[in-house]
Amino acid sequence: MDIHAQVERASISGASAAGPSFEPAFYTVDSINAVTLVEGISARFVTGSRIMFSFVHLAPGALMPDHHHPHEQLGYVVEGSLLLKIAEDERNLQPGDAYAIPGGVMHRATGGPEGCLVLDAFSPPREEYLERARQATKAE
Ligand code: NI
Repeated sequence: MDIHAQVERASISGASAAGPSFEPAFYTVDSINAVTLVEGISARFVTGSRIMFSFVHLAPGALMPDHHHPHEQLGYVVEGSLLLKIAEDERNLQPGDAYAIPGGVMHRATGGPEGCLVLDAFSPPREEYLERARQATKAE
């Protein structure tokens, strides 16, 4: 099947060849309801079907304790600083620094003295976080 036939078939079925579909959307991130992940750490989510953004605010000294998940996690420090430990490697990250955490690898994060804003991307999306965001929206 050539690419035009594939695209046409995809549009008829409502799903792309790349996987499940979702509605296109635009967001003002500051207007998204923040979900508290642990004390001093909150996040705003933007999700597709197979990838999710998490805009995370960490208060100064706030700790996301050791954890791991099957989702791949990529991150970028936007503001402030972050002490991040991935497996046995711990580093102090500044704006402009990025990281990549494979699924299943232990990691933890602590907000720096002025706190931190990081952008995390997860694949696949963190369904448990999205469920908490839905509950928080419902409770308003
Ligand atoms: Ni994580």
